Amino acid sequence: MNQDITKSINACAAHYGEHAEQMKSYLLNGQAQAYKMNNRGPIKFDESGALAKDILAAYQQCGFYIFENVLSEAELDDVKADLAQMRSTFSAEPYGKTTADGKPALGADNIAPSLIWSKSLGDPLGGTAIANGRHQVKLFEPTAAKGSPEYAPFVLLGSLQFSEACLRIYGHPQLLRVAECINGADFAPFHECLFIKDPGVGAAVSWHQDGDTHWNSQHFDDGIHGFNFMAQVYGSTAVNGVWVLPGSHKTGKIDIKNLIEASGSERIEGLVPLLCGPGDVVICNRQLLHGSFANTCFEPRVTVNFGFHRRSSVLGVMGAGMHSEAQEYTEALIDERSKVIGYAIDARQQKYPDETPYQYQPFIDKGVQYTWDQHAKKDIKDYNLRDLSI
Ligand SMILES: O=C(O)CCC(=O)C(=O)O
Repeated sequence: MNQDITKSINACAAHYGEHAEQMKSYLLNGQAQAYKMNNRGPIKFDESGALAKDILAAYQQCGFYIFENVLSEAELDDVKADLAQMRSTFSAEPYGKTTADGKPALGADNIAPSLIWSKSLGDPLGGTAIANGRHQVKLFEPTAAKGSPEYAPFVLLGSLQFSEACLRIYGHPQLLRVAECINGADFAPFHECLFIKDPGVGAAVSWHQDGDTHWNSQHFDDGIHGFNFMAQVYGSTAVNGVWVLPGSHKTGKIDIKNLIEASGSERIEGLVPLLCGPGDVVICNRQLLHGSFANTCFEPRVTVNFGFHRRSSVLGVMGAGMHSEAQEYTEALIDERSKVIGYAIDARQQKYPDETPYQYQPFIDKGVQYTWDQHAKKDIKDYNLRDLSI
């Protein structure tokens, strides 16, 4: 993909006042560096079903890989239709219980958190204690244009209970096979959400590494905190996309303040943007330093985000309390949380009966099968109370 976003780059830079030129060169330079990297292409497996060696090597070296054209246009249209439907049920006010026309808002009767809002173009996490303080600095918060809403939708948690199109992406056989190749056949779920970055209002996500629990573990390695898939509904650009520091998943916990000081600004040296077309899916190591600027551009970004862990990273582990209340991850809890994988596989099979569904080894071992029906819909209400947060 090679989208011309010159207008958006200029619009973004204009927010940065005396630093406009630096911001513009940062965006252009990061974009050029990203295109030079050899870590994108279709998902490929070898004859034995293993992820193609070149993909695995690139993923292990850079900490991310862009799988191109994974989702068809029809599948993206389904997600867009769900997004429109969900948006029509967003609360009139941030965290309100009713829509503008007085109907119950999405998530109004959930116990688990659902829609998180931000001040338009804000950085709601940076420099706060949220998520165990992992967003160490606050990024620049541009001023939204006159007439913009004061608040913008930011992240939708527990997204699979609100969108069947997202549930079907979660059950994608090739993506689940990738999860198996990276984290083993008994891989465990993590957490799912939508990152919503509407043009002119979408919030920033300050630089951070996702992992929390295992930095000092004697078993620490590159993959111990798992990975996220980031499926792009509209694509992602240097202005509205996530930026990452290639290779930083290998270096342990990073002092971000130091990096910023060394770089002379929040424009940390060496970061590159995840440049994607609609339907591309990024696999992103959770230890990679990453984040995104506020969306000052003209293009929307919605990321269908879902991650997976190695079972050994979560089984018997006390959760970090970032995505759900801190609790010990017993086998029973992991089994309960994994049901969503079963529902997703069946939901996908119902929609695409000609596709070979993914076989999840823990279900085979336990002799269980899941059917996506009215009962299942009720069953996954508030399923994110059991997100496996490490
Ligand atoms: O999509 C974004 O802007 C941020 C994503 C992110 O921080 C994450 O997936 O951990």
